[in-house]
Amino acid sequence: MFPNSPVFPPQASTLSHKVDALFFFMLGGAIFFSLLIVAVLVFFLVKYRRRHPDESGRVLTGHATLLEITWTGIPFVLLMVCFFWGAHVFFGASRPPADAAQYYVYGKQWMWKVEHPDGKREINAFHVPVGVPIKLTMTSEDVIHDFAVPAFRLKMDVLPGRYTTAWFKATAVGQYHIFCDQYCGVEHSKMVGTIYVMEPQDYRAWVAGQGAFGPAGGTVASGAELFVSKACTTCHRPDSSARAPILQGVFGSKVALLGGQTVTADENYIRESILNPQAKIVQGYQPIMPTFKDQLSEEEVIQLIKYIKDLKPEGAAAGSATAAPEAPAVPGSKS
Ligand code: HEC
Ligand SMILES: [Cu+2]
Repeated sequence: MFPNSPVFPPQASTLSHKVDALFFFMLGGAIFFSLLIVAVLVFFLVKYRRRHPDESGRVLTGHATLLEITWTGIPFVLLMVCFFWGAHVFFGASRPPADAAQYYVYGKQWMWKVEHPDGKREINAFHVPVGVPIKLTMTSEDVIHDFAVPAFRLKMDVLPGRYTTAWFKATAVGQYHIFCDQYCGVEHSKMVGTIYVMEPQDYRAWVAGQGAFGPAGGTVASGAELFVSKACTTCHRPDSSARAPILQGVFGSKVALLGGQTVTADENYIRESILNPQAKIVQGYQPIMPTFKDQLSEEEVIQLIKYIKDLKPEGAAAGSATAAPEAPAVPGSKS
């Protein structure tokens, strides 16, 4: 809209125009009414100025109801337009399309770490293909941060201890700023990075050219490795639900809990099941799972979640896992 403007960031995602249209509607409305009020004020100031020292004001009569309805009705309609328009933009911004590619973002004093779907990692740099919806699942390794890309009109808090999500679809090849939008300590202002939006074939070439891990990556054990090395396998087995629930197909399913509630097994639930297993006990099981709180980094927890996400139910079609499971059969504990 304003190319190279120092005050207005470029529009580089499908959300940019929608946010800007609403922003300019509200800004325009505010300017219009500010000017109108000042103009009428000055006009009346002059028109009804006191001409004689003994002149006094007149009480307004008649049309009072009509006047009240008008100056209540017009702002009401305008604010409702802002509300529904804003809600529409907000829902569009907060609901990633089903086919979005899954990326992970970690905030840490004072850097941004990114993990690509194939496991490639980078720091303070984020390469993405243009025209592809990208879903971010984000968490912090310390304090509250906020992942912000002004050119995409994207901004989402990144919190320790849980996952927040955001998504975007870049529309213009180029380089754009990443900022931390939440004051997070002395080097907050250096918590910046660059998003590189590339043509899909350039992105594929970049991915292929980086080796198994990005230049600034470092390695993290895969979920499958952790599942064995942290001894999850001693209880969670694909063939027996005797000691612990079968995790094949659990992701996205409805889990019946002790006490009668059900929860949908999303990322936050799996995370809590690993770090704070006592918080929600699966119906039909004993609370014997130890906590892995101080034994796993945030990145390792994500690796385990990714691994559990990919565990498909044995034999059964993947979709059938969403049926609410009955209390799992526990040999010996049920007659
Ligand atoms: C000592 C046995 C034991 C070990 C070791 C163990 N778990 Fe568990 N796990 C359980 C039991 C029992 C439950 C069900 C009761 C509950 O919710 O705590 C469970 C529940 C879960 C659930 C929720 C499953 C559902 O159906 O909702 C997940 C996810 C999970 N464990 C992951 C893991 C991971 C990952 C590891 C390794 C880092 C692990 N567990 C290690 C015994 C264990
Ligand atoms: Cu920060």
